[in-house]
Amino acid sequence: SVGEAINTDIITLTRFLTEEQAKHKEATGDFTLLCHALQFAFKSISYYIRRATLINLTGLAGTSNTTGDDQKKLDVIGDELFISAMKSSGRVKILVSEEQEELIVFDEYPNARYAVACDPIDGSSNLDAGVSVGTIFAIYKLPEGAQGTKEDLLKPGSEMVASGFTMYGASAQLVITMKGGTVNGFTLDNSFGEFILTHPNMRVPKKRAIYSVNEGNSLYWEEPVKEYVNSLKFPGEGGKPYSARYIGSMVADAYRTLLYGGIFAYPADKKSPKGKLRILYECAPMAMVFENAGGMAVDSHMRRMLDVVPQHIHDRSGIFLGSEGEVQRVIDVHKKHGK
Ligand code: P6P
Repeated sequence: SVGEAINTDIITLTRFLTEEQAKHKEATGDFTLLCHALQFAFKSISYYIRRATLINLTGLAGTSNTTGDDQKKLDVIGDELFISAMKSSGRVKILVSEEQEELIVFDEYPNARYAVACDPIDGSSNLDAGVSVGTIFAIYKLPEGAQGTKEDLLKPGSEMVASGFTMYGASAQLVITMKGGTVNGFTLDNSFGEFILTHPNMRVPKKRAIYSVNEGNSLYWEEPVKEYVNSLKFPGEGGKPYSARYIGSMVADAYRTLLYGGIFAYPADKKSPKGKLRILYECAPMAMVFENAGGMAVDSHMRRMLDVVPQHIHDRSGIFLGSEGEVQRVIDVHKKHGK
């Protein structure tokens, strides 16, 4: 019958959030409204990225951000869109963006209870090449009576109430998880302008022979990292080498690792002693997604990533992220080296 032909059990992000809120009797609806502002930002950024090549938004904006990277026009637009979406939600008190050196404080909303950290367009150096980029976000709830200072964000990632990312690939893929919850993937249906639940309860495979690291940094790697990567490439008698997959856009590499399994690594090394990726809006949010999907994430000292506390809002860290069995191999090699 027609009913069977048409899948009417379509769960939109809006419905999902409403059902999630209903599970928490004490919920005020503030978090739900914050998430609606987030999805608005993702839809808008997705729109501009798809139009970028058409209306020539690619290329340099002629300005540079705090880290000195050449800012692409889309970086600027993505950042402005995200900031205005968070501000107009009326639920965000403070915001950290990779594109902004200083903490952003929304004084207009003294009762706002949330702090957000984000990388509006992560991987933007790949934009002109049409490589998938993404927005990564982390959400903390302000403690009672907190005024909203950067100290409210200099916390272990384990205190996040939610985190996730949106990858702008063939379609916009949103992956979101709440503290202690499951990981759910949504696909933006452009005809309805709705995020549809396409990957409920995502689980990262326990093992997978795929490694994702920039081997161009091998010269700078510490010994344990060199030994670990070589053990994947030269497995010895009868062993089968791992496949190498590296896109150079964290959201794309992380999404593949979440779906297929394997390991993504950006180790701290002699060139970047503190690592390259940022704790607040790259490492910690990704770590919560992977832990909630049954995976693991550690830093270059083999500490649980979600226990690491940044000293400054743009602090960096080394990271090993992915299947439990693959991250455990990294830990075992480091243990052998007394690390
Ligand atoms: P590299 C992109 O610039 C980024 O911040 C992440 O998205 C990505 O994983 C990493 O840097 C790539 O760095 O040094 O391999 O180009």
